[in-house]
Amino acid sequence: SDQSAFDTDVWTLTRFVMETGRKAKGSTGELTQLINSMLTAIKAISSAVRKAGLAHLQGIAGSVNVTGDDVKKLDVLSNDLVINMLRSSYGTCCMVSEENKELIVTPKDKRGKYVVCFDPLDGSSNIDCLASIGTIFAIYKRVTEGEPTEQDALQQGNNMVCAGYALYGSATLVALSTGAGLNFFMLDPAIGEFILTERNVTIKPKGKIYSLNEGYAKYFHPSINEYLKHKKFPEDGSSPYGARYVGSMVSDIHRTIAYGGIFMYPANEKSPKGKLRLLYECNPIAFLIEQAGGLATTGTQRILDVQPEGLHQRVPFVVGSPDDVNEYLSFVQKYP
Ligand code: AMP
Ligand code: P6P
Repeated sequence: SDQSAFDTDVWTLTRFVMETGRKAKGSTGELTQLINSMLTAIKAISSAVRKAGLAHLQGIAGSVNVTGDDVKKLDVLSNDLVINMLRSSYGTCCMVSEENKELIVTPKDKRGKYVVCFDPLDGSSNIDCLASIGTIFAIYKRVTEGEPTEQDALQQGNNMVCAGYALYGSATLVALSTGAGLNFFMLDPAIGEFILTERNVTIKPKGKIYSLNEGYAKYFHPSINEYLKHKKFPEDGSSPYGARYVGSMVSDIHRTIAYGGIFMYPANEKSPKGKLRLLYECNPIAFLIEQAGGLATTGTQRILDVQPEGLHQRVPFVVGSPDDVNEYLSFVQKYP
C-alpha cells in the first residue's frame, strides 16, 4: 500500500481555482463554479475513457459529426457530459462544441455571463487503438445583451478569460490558465481530485523535436518542406531534430510544452486552411502555449489575433518553442 504520508493540506485544482477566484477583485464566484463544473465533466470523461474497452463504448455510434467523422459512442457521451455539467453551473449563456453544428444556447433560467467553446474528446479517431485523447476548452465573457448569438462565440482569442486541456494518457492531467501562468494538475483517482503538480510551466526557448503529419508532404507549401529539410539535414552542422507525431493533438501539444520543439498542422493543397478548428482547438492551445512563453501562429498571423468568422472554421496551426516557431516563420519569409 502507499506508505507516503497522507497530505492533509493538499492543493487540489478545486481549491486552486477558489483561491485565484477570491483574489480576483469583485468576483462573484461564477467563473470558479463554471471551471469546477468543467472539471467534473472531465473526471467523468476520464472514468468513461478508462472503461471504454470494457464497457464496449467504442465502435461507431452510427452517425457522423459536422466534420464528417464517424461519431464514436465516447464522443457522444463526452459531449453530453460537458454540455450538462456546464449548463447546470448557471455560468454559461451559450456554448460551441465540435460535435454540434449550431450554437448551443443555454435555457434562460440557467444562463450566466460566460461562453465556452470546447472539443469534448479530441483525437477520438484514436480511441480504438488506445492512443491518448483529450478535452480542450476556452472560456470568454459574453459580448451581447439579451438572446445569446454567434457573436458571443466569434471573439478573438485575445479575449479569452480561461483555457485548459485534459489529457487522458498514462495518467489524467489538466493544464489550466486564467491568464496568470500555466499550471499542471494530475488526477488522483483515490480522492477524485486533480492535484497541483507543476506551477508556472514554461516551454524551452528551443527544442529538438518537430511534430507533424508528413504524409501530406506531397501537398505542403514549399516553405514547409524546406523547413523540414533544414530540420533533417541541418547545413550548420547542428544535430537533426527528432520526429514525434501521435496524431492526437492534446498528446502532441503536451509533449511539445513538456520537452520543447514545434507542432505543426499547416495548410496543404487538399485542406487550404489546415484541419484544426480555431474556436475550440487552436485558440485555447494558443492561449496556453503563450502563457508558457511559447508562440502560436497561422504562419502569417498570431492565432489569438485571428477574427473568427465561423463556429467551425479551420486555421493553419504552428505552435511551440519561440525560437523554433520563429525559425519556421523565417522559412515562410524565404519561400513565399
Ligand atoms: P465572476 O464574478 O466569478 O464571473 O468573475 C469576474 C472576473 O474575475 C472573471 O471574468 C475573471 O477575470 C476573474 N476571476 C473570477 N474567478 C476567477 C478565478 N477562479 N481565477 C482567475 N480569475 C477569476
Ligand atoms: P491527421 C484528431 O482527429 C485531430 O483532430 C487532432 O487531434 C490531430 O492533431 C489531428 O486531427 C490529426 O490529423 O490528418 O494528421 O490524421
